[in-house]
Amino acid sequence: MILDKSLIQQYNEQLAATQQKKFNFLKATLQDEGHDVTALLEQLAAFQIAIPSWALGTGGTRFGRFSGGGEPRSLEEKMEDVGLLHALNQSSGAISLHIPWDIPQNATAIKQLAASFELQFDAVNSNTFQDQNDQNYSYKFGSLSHTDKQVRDQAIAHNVEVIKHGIDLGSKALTIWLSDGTDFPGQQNFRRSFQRTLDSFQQIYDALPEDWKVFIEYKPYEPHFYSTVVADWGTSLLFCQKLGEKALGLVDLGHHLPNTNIEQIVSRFLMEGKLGGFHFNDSKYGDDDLTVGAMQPFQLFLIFNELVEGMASQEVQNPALSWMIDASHNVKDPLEDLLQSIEAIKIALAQALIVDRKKLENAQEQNDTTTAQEILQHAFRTDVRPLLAQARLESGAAIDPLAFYRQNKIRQELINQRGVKTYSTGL
Ligand code: LRH
Ligand code: MN
Repeated sequence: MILDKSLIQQYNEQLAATQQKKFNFLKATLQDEGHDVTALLEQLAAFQIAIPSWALGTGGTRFGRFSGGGEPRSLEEKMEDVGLLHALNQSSGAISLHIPWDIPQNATAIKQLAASFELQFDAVNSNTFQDQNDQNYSYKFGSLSHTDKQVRDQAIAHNVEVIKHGIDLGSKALTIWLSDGTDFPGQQNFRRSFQRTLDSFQQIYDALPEDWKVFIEYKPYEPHFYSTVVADWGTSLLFCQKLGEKALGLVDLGHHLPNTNIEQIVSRFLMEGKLGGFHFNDSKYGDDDLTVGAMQPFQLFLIFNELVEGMASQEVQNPALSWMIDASHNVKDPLEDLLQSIEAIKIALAQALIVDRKKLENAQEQNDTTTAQEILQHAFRTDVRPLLAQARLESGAAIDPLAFYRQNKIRQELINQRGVKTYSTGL
């Protein structure tokens, strides 16, 4: 569905007066605190988040999947939906493809379609956690870590093929989430598994173009329930350091055991210049892939606080980061969920940008814990939403994308165009 941008303008005119009042109040407050509001608006407008091609349909679990209707039936329709999100918030200017779920049949045509929606291609994702029909060897007992060289070679060849698709589309990074692991003690030897995996990663690394990156995504469990080869940030960092400068860690927020201090992990990766990017989502128990900021918004703020602090310091030499969402929508409209997730990410970024860093550093150096806490809480408790709305208004997006989406019954329009019983590739 191609959105007529004049509709957004008309919609914004209805909200302009209220927005102006709210923004002027926040602007005055932030200026009194010494912040450069114009610079903040520029930083927020420039911050683009990649949408996962596998999360534009309804997700499910092994216990069931309840389609919501009007789901994209092809890569082209997925591009349309990301284009729609981007028109609404001017913050979703990229898509991250998953191969083979979204193989571009005609890369040139897909690139032109992306350009027509002002979309870039972020990292491409390989998939050796499922067997494809035309596959010679099964990944039941692993892929890049498999004991059988023929299986490893098949998985390596798949990753090299994914790089080729990425090159055709103008992507500059490959994300490898390796599901390889075991379900029972004794099933595999940890050291030999690691060594085989390193050898496989090395061959994929050697196939990377000069200006590419490979993101090593870690996850403690699922689909395996005793051990996972790339289970934690330490293992991901170890592989990245052994492979070379093109290899960076990818932090999926849902891939941490309960109560893990993720913001400290982020600061460690940054310190080593080995942070590649994020898969944003939220969770209460496991890899729940829920709406970003829905469960732990303070943790998200603390993660951005580390990012803003780290990226601003001379000591940290970390490449530009890939900001991607990785979520699954079991009960909500995927596009509404993604609009909420993008808003939550940008709220956390804006709050981190208004932390008084000088005062915080002084309080930390003086071990004035209470003041340090108050400085962070003040930023976290500041309602920055008028700032995000202003950034959208100034970039031609909707002041309130979700309200616009609802008011214009866009899901119903998609159902009218695509039907109720439509299926979108992905999880
Ligand atoms: C694994 C993961 C990975 C993707 C998959 C869709 O849990 O986070 O990033 O390949 O979800
Ligand atoms: Mn992920």
